[in-house]
Amino acid sequence: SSGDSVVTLLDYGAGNVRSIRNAIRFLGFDIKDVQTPQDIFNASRLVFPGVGAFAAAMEVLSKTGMDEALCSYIEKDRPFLGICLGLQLLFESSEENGPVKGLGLIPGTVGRFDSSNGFRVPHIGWNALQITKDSGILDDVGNHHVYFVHSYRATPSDDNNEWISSTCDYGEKFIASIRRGNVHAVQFHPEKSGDVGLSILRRFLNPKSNMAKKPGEGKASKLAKRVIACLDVRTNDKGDLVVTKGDQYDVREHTKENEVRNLGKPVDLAGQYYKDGADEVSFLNITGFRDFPLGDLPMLQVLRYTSENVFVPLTVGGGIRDFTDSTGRYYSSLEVASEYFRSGADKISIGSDAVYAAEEYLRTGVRTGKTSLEQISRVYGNQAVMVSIDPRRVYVKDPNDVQLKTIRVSSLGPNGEEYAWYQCTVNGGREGRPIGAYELAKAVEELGAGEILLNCIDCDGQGKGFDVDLIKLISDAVSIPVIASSGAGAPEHFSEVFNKTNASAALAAGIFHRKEVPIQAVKEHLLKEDIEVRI
Ligand code: 1PR
Repeated sequence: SSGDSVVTLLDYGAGNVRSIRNAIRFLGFDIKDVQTPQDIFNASRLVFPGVGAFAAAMEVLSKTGMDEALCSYIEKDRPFLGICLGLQLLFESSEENGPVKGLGLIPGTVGRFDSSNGFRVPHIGWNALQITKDSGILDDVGNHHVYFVHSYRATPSDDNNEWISSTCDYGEKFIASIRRGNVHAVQFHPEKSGDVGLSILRRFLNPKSNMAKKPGEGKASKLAKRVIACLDVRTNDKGDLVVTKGDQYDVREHTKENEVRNLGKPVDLAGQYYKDGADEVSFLNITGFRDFPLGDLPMLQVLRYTSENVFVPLTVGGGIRDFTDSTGRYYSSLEVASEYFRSGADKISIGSDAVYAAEEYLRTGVRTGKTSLEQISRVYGNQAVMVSIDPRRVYVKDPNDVQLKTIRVSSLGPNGEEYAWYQCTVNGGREGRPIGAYELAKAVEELGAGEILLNCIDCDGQGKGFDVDLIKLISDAVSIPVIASSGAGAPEHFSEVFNKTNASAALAAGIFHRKEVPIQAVKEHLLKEDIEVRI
């Protein structure tokens, strides 16, 4: 019957559920949205992708009567799949801005990861599952990596043990999935876990496809280092949106025409990198600082099309700030970010505006709560907010010459300088600011950034390797994940940055665009060097 192809989705409007919609449609199913509690009772299978904060979600659920409908649906053992917060809400309570009461179906409290044991919070990235019982939908997923992004987690106990179908290790053992009868919930994101994740969804949506597969033998055992493909996007002089790539941020060809370098089409390249095994894809709208991004509909279109076929996390950056357009209409940075999320982004990245926010915070010592960084992370969670830093190396003879944090450099400056600091820039590297990357990183962590994308203008496009001095400095200074960027020219550069720094991920652009090194070759090299990656 036609009902067999319909999936009921509980979206209470708190954030981005476009990814799960895309994945369900990709698998050939139609979606019916829950409008009333009755729609829950009528569902033949219900997907509940919780997003946003625990308390806000519970508030909406109880105001609409969905809480009771959900409890009774689950108690009747009807087909259910909760994702991320959709798992956490099943527990008794959460410490997230709480304690806050949950649906109380599973014994236990959801608490925050402890970052004091050296594990970075949020837990972002591809981690391994330890399957503890027949889960029905996880079948052959043991020992594969799946994508997590969260700061809170439920932990196993004697009281909830019967529910647990898999756990994950991240400094401590936490609950990765539960199963009882037809009721499933996962802490990770199957809709962002590539083919492995799609197969989990497929088995839930179509239990007949469950042909008792034996668990595949994988090698996954812990959080993998991520390899990220980055697409710098802008409109060229003909008005087409293109992927470009600069040398030290200069994206023009040095010919008579001085045109913008064109390395391909954004949607096509993103799709290609997904197939090639990229763990994440980033789009940077590099002229967003001067062209208002909501006026830039092609970029939103790029996100919409890309997210239909790319099932790993997508980040978008460029132009996220408050803005007044030529008609005098005011847009808050939160509206800009919301539009990006609605169009398919899983994370947004803030560059220039985060520099101003950090400067202000360091000057006043006050967190106003009004900066784009604070507002967006409050609404969408800090795991959804990345800060992109565009620093330039400044050599000094004597560290006492500047008030900012300096480091001893591993190769001397042009005049024999032994020290350097890293000056933050805004507007695509065009303007230097009186703040260093070190000071910025620490400030934005306090303001709510969940991750740092660490570029380096000196190394960008040079293919000579990452700036290990800089990346070590920053990844040791903060406890949120740091993405190393700029300068990758060979697979060895990736192992170098992972061996010598605490970076969680490494990003490259030019070598992938010019097809000099395939993503797979980078991963094979890392594996050979005993660095865990997702295959
Ligand atoms: O300031 O919030 O509007 O954000 C603007 C964003 O655009 C920032 O994230 C900034 O890094 C980026 N951006 C601005 N101008 C440029 C440019 O190149 N002219 N690109 C630019 C930044 C740097 C990296 C690059 C790596 C790897 N691109 O993302 O992809 O350096 O390159 P490689 O592997 O080829 O060395 P806002």
